[in-house]
Amino acid sequence: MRNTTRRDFLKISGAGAGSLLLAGPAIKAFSQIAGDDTIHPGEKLHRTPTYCEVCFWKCAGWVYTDKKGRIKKIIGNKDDPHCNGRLCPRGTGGVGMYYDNDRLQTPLIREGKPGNQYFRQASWEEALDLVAKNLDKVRREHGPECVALFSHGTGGKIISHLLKAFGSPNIAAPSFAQCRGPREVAFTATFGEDVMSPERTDIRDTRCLVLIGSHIGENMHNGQIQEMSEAIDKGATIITVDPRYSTAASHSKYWLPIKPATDLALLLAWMHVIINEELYDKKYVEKYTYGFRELKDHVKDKTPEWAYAITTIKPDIIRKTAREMAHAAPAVIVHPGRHVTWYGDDTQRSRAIAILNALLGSWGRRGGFYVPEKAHLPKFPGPAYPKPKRSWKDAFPGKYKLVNEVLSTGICDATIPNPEMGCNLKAWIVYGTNLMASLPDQEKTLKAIDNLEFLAVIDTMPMDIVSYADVVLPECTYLERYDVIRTSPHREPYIALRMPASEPLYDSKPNWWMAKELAKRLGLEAYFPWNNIEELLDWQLKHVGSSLDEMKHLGVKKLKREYDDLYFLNGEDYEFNTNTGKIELYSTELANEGFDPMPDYTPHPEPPPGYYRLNYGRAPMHTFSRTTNNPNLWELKKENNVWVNPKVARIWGLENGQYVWLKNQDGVVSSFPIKVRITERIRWDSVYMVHGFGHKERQLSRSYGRGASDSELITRIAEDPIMGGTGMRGNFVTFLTEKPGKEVAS
Ligand SMILES: Nc1nc2c(c(=O)[nH]1)N[C@H]1C(S)=C(S)[C@@H](COP(=O)(O)OP(=O)(O)OC[C@H]3O[C@@H](n4cnc5c(=O)[nH]c(N)nc54)[C@H](O)[C@@H]3O)O[C@H]1N2
Ligand SMILES: Nc1nc2c(c(=O)[nH]1)N[C@H]1C(S)=C(S)[C@@H](COP(=O)(O)OP(=O)(O)OC[C@H]3O[C@@H](n4cnc5c(=O)[nH]c(N)nc54)[C@H](O)[C@@H]3O)O[C@H]1N2
Ligand code: SF4
Ligand SMILES: [Mo]
Repeated sequence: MRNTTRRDFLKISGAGAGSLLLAGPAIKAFSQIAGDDTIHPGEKLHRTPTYCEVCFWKCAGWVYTDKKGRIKKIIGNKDDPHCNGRLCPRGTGGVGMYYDNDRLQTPLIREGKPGNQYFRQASWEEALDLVAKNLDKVRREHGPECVALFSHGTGGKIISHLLKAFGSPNIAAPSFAQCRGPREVAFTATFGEDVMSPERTDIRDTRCLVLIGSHIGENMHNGQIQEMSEAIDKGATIITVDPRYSTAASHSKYWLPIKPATDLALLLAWMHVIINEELYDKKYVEKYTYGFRELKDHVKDKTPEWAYAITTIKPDIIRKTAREMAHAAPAVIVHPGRHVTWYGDDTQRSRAIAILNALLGSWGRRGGFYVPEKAHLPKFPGPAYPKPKRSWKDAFPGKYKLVNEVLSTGICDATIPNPEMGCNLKAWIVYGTNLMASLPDQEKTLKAIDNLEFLAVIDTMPMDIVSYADVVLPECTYLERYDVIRTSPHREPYIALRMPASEPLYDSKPNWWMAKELAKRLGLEAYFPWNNIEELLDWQLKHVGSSLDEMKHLGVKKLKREYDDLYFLNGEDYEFNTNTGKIELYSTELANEGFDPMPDYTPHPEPPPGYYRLNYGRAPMHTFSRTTNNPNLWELKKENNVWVNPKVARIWGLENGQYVWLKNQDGVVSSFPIKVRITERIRWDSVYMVHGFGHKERQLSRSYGRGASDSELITRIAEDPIMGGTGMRGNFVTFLTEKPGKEVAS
């Protein structure tokens, strides 16, 4: 990777003046407690409530500390429907985030000239002053809208509040354009509502669960896995469509090893069978949907035989599985998936999934999709936000009309100067997202960073993105802080509290404190009219009949549903939030914007000779790039490997356990080698690896240089024309068995 001209990729530690190695006292204090998680028999432990931040399922739990305040263990809260008392391995291993001795310890400020730059330690006073000074400069010279925030995770909510108060609407997360965006836009176009998180899938009571790629079991979203195993125990049929024999496939009655990038053909053929054999829910379709006749006509020729030629799935299997779904209906779920930015026509594929569910009558039905509810806490007190005069969308006139969240990649584009644009973004705050791992097309991200006047990064760890910051603000982990109340939707509305189990280690601070301090310096105190977050939380909780004191004891509290409508009542009238008030099989919204009103199959690029499609996913014990250095989770999986079909291994003479470098279609070579795993579980036309490995930052003492990064090999994006999602599975790799001549990593 090239260096940016304005900013060197900085090593966060090193022998330079003021480096972290000089943080003697902090390290000493730390090493006394590091790794001491032995629990002595009879030892009395104190417990405090939390909800997990190792992934976005946000399971509620209890953190146990000893008399000296040392964190010993985290266990699930049995009253919480996200986890039912059981955390996943990552949640249990969350303690490792606190004990990781590679953590960021003090604020850091970039010094020196390009080519000779270094980080020096700074006080909070100095670092916050510098951040505020730079944000204020952009505000005065270009307007507040020229500042953008990338934020992922709970703490981002208060930082977002700060940015909205500042006057910028440009707040993006990789969880939209690189994750669930197409599904939300597609389901909203169909049902007038999105799928939400946790997903509103009634897996517990389903009789048939269809997984299109969703690799539940490796994708460890806790409650979802528990419900899936409950459904299997009760005899539910699982149908898994995946080019790879995933964990979910191994629990399935049917595994459909589809040719990658052809799912839309299968979905259309399923609709064809369900309509032609009159297996759809006639009453439901008649009462609730719009455009059935158009749809019937649209899928008339989409026979299983037609789909077979495209997908390699046999016609009789397509028919059999369609009948299984119809037989189970309405207690059937064609799962919407979550990470759905695959091939650029992802909104249309998600539309096909939504339509199939509508034909089966599963939306609003037991064992299908329930109607969730969430608790409504009062918003942050303070004046109304100023009305922004511009937004990132102005950089794309006429585009992205159906996009209801900010595109992270759109922010990058709007940062790179373009003569047709009045104003570019000039400063970024990056909170809790490692953009070098989570955004595709690293060249573009670096180009955008290079054009910034100022970049502040708030993180807990010295991740790759931190190396590009002008100012680094070290946050304490979720185990050492309060955060906003969790109000995620579920079958009933629940609230959950996170509070500190320990004082922050080192000189790290919580997000709310940073936001309040910055607000003070930016003249935005009125938006933070509370002395500390306890005051804010107690005020909010009292509005829903609880209090901070009560929540400290309960951790989780179930509130009453406002409406008794978890499922539609039989024959009930229902107005959907679409143009027609119906479930739109034919989307008037998409038609109005000039897009196909009903999904169609289009072929996607195939790998060139000697190349294989780069497929990626999750491992149960890791979350993205954030856990690979976590001492507890690193123990469980230290590096990723590349899955190769035996046939391909033979052609290339590869052996199990051998290290190779991967080179993609644009000549980009992985910075580090990756171990080969030869397995029948992957099709011959693809290879597979787990995302999140191959860190380049040396301060990550465990994960540096271990395994390869899928992100750096994803240089080609298929952009979804409807919502700007970045299809990332159209990249192809080949094998290099020797280290390439020149060092590729910078
Ligand atoms: N352990 C763990 N669990 C996690 C996370 C984590 O980091 N770690 N992250 C969470 C988040 S935010 C998300 S979004 C989810 C992501 O999890 P999912 O939504 O389940 O992810 P996908 O990327 O859709 O699914 C990956 C699967 O798609 C298959 N696949 C690849 N190409 C195709 C294709 O063309 N057709 C079909 N049918 N299948 C294909 C792959 O073989 C792989 O099994 O996981 C969540 N759960
Ligand atoms: N190539 C490729 N790209 C992907 C994906 C993929 O599978 N492959 N998956 C996509 C998906 S589904 C998603 S949802 C996104 C995920 O994208 P991200 O959420 O950006 O994922 P991470 O790489 O885990 O980065 C999290 C960052 O937050 C930091 N962090 C953790 N806890 C805290 C905290 O309490 N406070 C602060 N301030 N920082 C914290 C971590 O140290 C890390 O730097 O990535 C997307 N991008
Ligand atoms: S699923 Fe696991 S990592 Fe995610 S919030 Fe729950 S316990 Fe934490
Ligand atoms: Mo995601």
